[in-house]
Amino acid sequence: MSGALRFVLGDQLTRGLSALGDLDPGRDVVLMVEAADETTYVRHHKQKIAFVLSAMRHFAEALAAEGVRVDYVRLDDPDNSGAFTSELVRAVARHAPARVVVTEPGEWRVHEMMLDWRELLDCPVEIRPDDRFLCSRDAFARWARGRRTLRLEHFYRMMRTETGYLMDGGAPEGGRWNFDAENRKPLPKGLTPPPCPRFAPDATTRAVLDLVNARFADHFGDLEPFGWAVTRADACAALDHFVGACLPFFGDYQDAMKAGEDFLFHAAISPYLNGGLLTAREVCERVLAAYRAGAAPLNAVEGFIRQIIGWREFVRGVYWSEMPAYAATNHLGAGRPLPAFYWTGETEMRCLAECVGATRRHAYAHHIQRLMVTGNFALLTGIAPAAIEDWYLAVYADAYEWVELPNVHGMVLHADGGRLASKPYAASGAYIDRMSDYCGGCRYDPRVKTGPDACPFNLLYWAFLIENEAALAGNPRLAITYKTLRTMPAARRETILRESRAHLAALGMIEPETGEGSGDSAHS
Ligand code: FAD
Ligand code: DLZ
Ligand code: SF4
Repeated sequence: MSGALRFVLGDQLTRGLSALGDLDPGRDVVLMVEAADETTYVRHHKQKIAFVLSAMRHFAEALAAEGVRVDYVRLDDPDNSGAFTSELVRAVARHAPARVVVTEPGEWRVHEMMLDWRELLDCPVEIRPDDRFLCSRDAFARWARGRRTLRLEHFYRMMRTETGYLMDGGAPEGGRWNFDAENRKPLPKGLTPPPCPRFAPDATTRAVLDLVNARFADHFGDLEPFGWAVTRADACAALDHFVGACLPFFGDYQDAMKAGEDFLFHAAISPYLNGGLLTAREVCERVLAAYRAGAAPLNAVEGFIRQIIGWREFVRGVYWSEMPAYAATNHLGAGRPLPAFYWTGETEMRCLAECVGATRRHAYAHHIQRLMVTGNFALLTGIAPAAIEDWYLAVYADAYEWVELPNVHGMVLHADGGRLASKPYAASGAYIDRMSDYCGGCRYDPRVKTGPDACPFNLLYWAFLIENEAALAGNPRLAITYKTLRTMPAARRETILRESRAHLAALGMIEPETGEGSGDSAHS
């Protein structure tokens, strides 16, 4: 064949993908591969596998309907070797293309594979930038060069200026860059969020659900009900729903949590953005149009735009400019194992049971659940970075390493020593109590600091600060906290450490006899 073989990965399902830019339907072939390795390099949530495979099949159907030749290798194809590289080698042998064209991937390990393809294949391999992001990897590297720390706020202002989003000439719309102070409200009684749109599986999705049920029954999470959009049209409908029904409330209740309300006013579009069914640009344009039409207030629109052109682009830039060394850092020397309740949801700590429950039901939890509940617990208890990172990568339908790793390693665990965030987001039970209704139905009491009824987050919070004093006390943003700690009587410190260790021992994270376990050398 004289044309190009264009290899499209499962999170590249965008018609405007750079690898498809100059597609010639008369000469080229698009290759798509359902790869067993990709479904198990971490043991993904069943809904995540179903989402990716079904979205891939729908994308291939749409290309074929356009007249494009698609070579689609299914998971249950008996010749499927299960890996990207060997499937590409087989496809090159089948088609003998003049060249292979790909778009750079979202994960370092796949990037390494792509570099090998250049050596391995008998034809040229062209790796194109992923221009679905608003800030290219090169532009981010230029911005980051020479900076000792990377801070979202500085990056975000640069992005606002570059895109012109929410700008009034050279100044930010409304006179401020950030309306966060207005965006920290708990959900008031009587305000019920609209149901999150769910899409009934069609025949293609049903076949995938049967496949996932047969092959991945022992993976974490409920497979059904499955309601994720798997086509661009349905993803657009989900975006429409968000803009119409949720966006006006998004800012106010961005940090709220409520038992039984798994989505609140969040967009629940991250699997679509990261998989390619929606692009960041179109999402921003849609939200800005609603603002211009007076359909959403500035605090909501700014808060949302910051997530997309700020956080999302920022963590991607950090990932590509800091990898591979980034993943190996462990500033706080954390090394404890992941407690079993992250998989079972069985714990008397209601906040954690609620967040793991939502994760199991939907392969989704909203930001503050990930950050301040499951993340906060991992930080406070010193879970080994790799153990908790694998968990986040496996359980969320939107999880790819470029976005998961900086959020977990940097924002949650402070394992990068503050390269990404100025301080760890450590919090006691008071924060969770203020922002949620979880504590009301909990066996523990967030107002109690020590003793059998004490909220474990209270004990663990102070124990974390005590145990990590050498690494954190010099942080100016923790100066007041450490001042308080220094006034704490020695006997109280002892009680906190003893009771927090008893809690860790009960969870199997340290050994009860000595108070410290074999996998625990670094954290005390
Ligand atoms: P909304 O709250 O409605 O926000 C809108 C969009 O903004 C999201 O869809 C997302 O694309 C973007 N966004 C918001 N916050 C972030 C952020 N911190 N980083 C990157 N993008 C952001 N997001 C992922 O897409 N994949 C992950 O694997 C992932 N892992 C996370 C792990 C931890 C520990 C934390 C604290 C956050 C993580 N996030 C991740 C960010 C965020 O929690 C999710 O993007 C968000 O919950 C997705 O739900 P939503 O679409 O309803 O988001
Ligand atoms: C996540 C995922 C899964 C579960 N399965 C596949 C697959 O079978 N084929 C595929 O092309 N991609 C899959 N993906 C997404 C890839 O893991 C993703 O493209 C890489 O991690 C790079 O971001
Ligand atoms: Fe969570 Fe503590 Fe509240 Fe219980 S009391 S729900 S453990 S914060």
